[in-house]
Amino acid sequence: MRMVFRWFGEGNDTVSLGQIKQIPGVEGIVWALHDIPAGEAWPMERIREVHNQAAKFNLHLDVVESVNVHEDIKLGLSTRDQYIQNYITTMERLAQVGVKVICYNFMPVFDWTRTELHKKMNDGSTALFFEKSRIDGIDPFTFVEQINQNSTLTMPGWEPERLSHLTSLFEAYKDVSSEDLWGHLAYFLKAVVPAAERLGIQMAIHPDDPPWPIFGLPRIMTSQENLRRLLALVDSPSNGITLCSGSLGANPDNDIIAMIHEFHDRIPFAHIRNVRVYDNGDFIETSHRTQDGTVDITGIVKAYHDHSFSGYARPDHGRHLWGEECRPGYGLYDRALGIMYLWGLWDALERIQPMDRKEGIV
Ligand code: CS2
Ligand code: MN
Repeated sequence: MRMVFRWFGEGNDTVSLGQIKQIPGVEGIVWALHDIPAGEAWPMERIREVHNQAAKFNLHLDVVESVNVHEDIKLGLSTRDQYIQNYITTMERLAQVGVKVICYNFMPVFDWTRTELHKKMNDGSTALFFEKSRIDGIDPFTFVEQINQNSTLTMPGWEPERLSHLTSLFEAYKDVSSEDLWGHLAYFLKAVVPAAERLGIQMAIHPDDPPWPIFGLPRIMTSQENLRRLLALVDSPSNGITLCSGSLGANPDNDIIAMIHEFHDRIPFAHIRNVRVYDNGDFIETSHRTQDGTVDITGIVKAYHDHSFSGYARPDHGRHLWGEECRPGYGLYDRALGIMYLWGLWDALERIQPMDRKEGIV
């Protein structure tokens, strides 16, 4: 397990590279050029700039999250080819600084979705929260209306001035079924995976968060069965998964340990975090500790260890602790605590059964 830490870039993150460097066992950053719009090729000089910044701290750049997929590709429009070409150009440039894994997602319109970014927990910390009834069954136009009426509904990344754009996007997705979306994903992968193979890169799709359709938009990266279908779209080691236990874990039917056993050699990147799911379907992002949520983090780490997992891992999100002001879910403290928990589990497992002395899977 190779530990990495997400960093949003100089001037775009409250956490510094110097701080990241001091978290035990962190060897690289998970990065992106967040200001480059989806569909544009990333400029080489900007890529080099991040490379030089990280090199000063001896942190590598092996994992990028995300190179975002342009909406026209997800919609399957005829304009998609130019955006796919730009995607491949970005991949070629990333390979030049040694990038090995590209995490991306294929969620229409929205990335991760929460209804509250600072839900107060009993211990005084705050965390990302999803109130299911607030989102379920809302049609997209009522949803836009609700935001316009200035309700407390929060959509990360969708400021009011962008909402008109949102309305036209919903319009465009009206006739796109989940089967259509599968077709568009296959088209994208058939174009980029050969390039990834040539460049020594693994594409690693992030599951949908939450893992079910929202606002009438299709979502397909949601379950073990669908991840199996994804891998079969292009049967290549360069077509892989970012296995995010927090995203998939929001649906208690998802057996993440079973997914690790089935897909381990196609998981170049693990996001390991906990959530507590309530009976009504709401969920909150808790501490990483197994007892604190509904996801069996101990079992997950053991499953990775069983398979001598040598891919990259990050603690994904954390709570906001000790008054820290930070990007929602991306503070220093709780993610660092999470890493120490993951290392603790890993090291104990390694002491009990060292990877190099393993005979078969336990
Ligand atoms: C999120 C996402 O759950 C997560 O990891 O922070 O924003 C994630 O980075 C993207 O969906 C990956 O493309
Ligand atoms: Mn994740």
